[in-house]
Amino acid sequence: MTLKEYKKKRKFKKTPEPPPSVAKKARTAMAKKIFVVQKHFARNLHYDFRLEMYGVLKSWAVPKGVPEKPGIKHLAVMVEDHPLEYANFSGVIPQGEYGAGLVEIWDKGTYEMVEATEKAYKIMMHGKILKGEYVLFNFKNDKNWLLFKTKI
Ligand SMILES: [Mn+2]
Repeated sequence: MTLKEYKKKRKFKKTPEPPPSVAKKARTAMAKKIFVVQKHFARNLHYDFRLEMYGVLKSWAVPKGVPEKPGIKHLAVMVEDHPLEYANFSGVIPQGEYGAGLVEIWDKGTYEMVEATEKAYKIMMHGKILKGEYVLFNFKNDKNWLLFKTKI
């Protein structure tokens, strides 16, 4: 498909319709969000699962890591929002600092929100390792969530 015809028929200084490039960018921005999973060799090894939402990275610490197969539910503890730039971070947090230890990027990619309620997110993951549909389910307080893969 090409947008040549769409373009040819319109004068974008006169119509409020979006020119193709802008429309394409806006769609991409809406549909694709980034996710990252960082392996964090802190006092207790855990994985940090982060989803771009509302301009920040919503973050969960997952002690047992992100399940790669359906049928396994792992605890994910919600932690503070991180800046988007954090998705590119890997390195060593010095001893004595919060979260001291090595952080490495375990997987990274995009995701789509399939369904969102106050208590659950259903997301489609497009990572190198994580692919397919996952659910984050808030089962206790605001902090305690379960993370699992569905059969889709
Ligand atoms: Mn961490």
